Amino acid sequence: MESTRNRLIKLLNQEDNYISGQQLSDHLNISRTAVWKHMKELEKDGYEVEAVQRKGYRIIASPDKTSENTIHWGLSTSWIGHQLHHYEEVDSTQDIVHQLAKQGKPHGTVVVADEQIKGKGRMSRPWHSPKGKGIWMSILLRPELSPVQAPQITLLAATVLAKVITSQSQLIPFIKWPNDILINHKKVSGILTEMQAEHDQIQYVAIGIGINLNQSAEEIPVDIRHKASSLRAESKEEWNITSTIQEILKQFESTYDQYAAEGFNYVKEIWETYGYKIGEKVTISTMRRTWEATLVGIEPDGALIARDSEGKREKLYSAEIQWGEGGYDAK
Ligand code: BT5
Repeated sequence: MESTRNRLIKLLNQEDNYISGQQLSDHLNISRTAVWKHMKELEKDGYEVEAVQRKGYRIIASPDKTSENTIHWGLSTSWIGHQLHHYEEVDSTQDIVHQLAKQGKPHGTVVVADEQIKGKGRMSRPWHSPKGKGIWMSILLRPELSPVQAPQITLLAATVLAKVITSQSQLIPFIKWPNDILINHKKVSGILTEMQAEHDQIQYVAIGIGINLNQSAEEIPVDIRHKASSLRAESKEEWNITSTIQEILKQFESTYDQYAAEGFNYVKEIWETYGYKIGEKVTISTMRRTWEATLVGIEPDGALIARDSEGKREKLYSAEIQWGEGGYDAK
């Protein structure tokens, strides 16, 4: 059920139309005093509401700060982000989403923070998440999948981010297996998937998405500056956090629904068109050997397929890849 606040925002945001206090009260089925109180709250969130005598009210400026309301406003999704929790500061949005999952929150619940103090990557590596400079977000999913299929969701999330970057800019994103987003060979985004499963069924999946939006090159920590960047540093344009979150949620929902209807092949095809060095030669080191390979694509279990010089295909689950001259690791 949509909140009164959201319905109020939608009513106040109808192009050039003004709406009177009485009409608002009728539509929302609340008193005029209650309408007025909600409007004061909107102003606190950074909305500017214009009041014109005998015409009524309308929104003339939306806030540039991110909040539950500003994300909800204009978000036309059917299941993702309806339950949305925004925090100014958290240790990690992943921790929060795990708590919410254990409280029984539904599929599609989203947690967003302006800043993470202990943002984490895979294998407990730190993830730099400075205040107001990027998207630090976790999505709770309750897919009807077996645990071995969980990597498909991570690969799906990477295709969503690549699609959003492509649709919002001239940038050309690549997905470095399994799920880093690179632009000009530098990482702008990472995905962390954590899962709770019992027997043969996933209980829930927590997808953590970190995207560097507006850091200047100097704001990227020195130790990773050679291999990390932000969308602003690459596109020379400022990115709006709220509208980018909305785009990701919309694109996530439609991609997920399509994947649920068509199966993994749908994700695989998109992933491979964005796949970093797919069809190109790299050097692979596994426990057993180091060899030259051409990367071919991905498998339903998340593995990377590589072909050696004799045409023999091998599935890789974790491997050290040297991406070659000018590549990610040559920076
Ligand atoms: C990842 O791990 O790339 C997954 C990052 C997921 C972050 C999101 S933010 C919302 C949610 N809440 C969390 O606490 N986490 C998720 P991995 O592939 O292990 O990469 C980590 C490595 O990337 C680090 O060891 C650094 O080298 C580098 N790194 C750290 N911060 C970075 C940043 N902001 N941009 C680019 N690279 C970074």
